[in-house]
Amino acid sequence: MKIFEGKFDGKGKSVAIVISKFNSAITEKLLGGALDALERHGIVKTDISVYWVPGAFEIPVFLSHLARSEKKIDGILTLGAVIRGETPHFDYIAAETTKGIASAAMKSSIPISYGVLTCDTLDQAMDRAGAKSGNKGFEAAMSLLEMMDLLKNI
Ligand code: INI
Repeated sequence: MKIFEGKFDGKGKSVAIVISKFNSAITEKLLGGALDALERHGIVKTDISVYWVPGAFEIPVFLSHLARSEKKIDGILTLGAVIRGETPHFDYIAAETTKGIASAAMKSSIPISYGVLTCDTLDQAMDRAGAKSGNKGFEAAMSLLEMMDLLKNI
């Protein structure tokens, strides 16, 4: 029996981060957590490209452009924060962003990690961006490291 498990080893890997400016007070914290995880596990700053898109809805659109580019990337991390308002707008943005990222990830030959918060309140988002409930940017970056390594084994 052969058992495969991804290691958290980013040495020599290049990563693209696609991050939304909307709710930037939150997304900047997610980015801080993600960079911390990547750099702690061997990825050097010069091998990280950060692409700021206007809002979460633009993340999947940007992913499709990245997929068509010639850029050498080993993995992509998506970061965003969709926070519920008074109208159903949240539901549309959250659903389309999530479906779009999942669809890009299914078609991609490199791993794409999902670090988009979908929260009812700003407090919930703050908690998940490093205040009380960990930093989801850090966690999504760890998943990316694990998947980049695991995929080598196929
Ligand atoms: N974009 C977000 O990233 N988070 C939100 O909470 C949000 N809300 O609530 O509206 C949001 N909207 C903008 C959207 O992502 C697009 O940028 C916009 O619709 C233009 O395409």
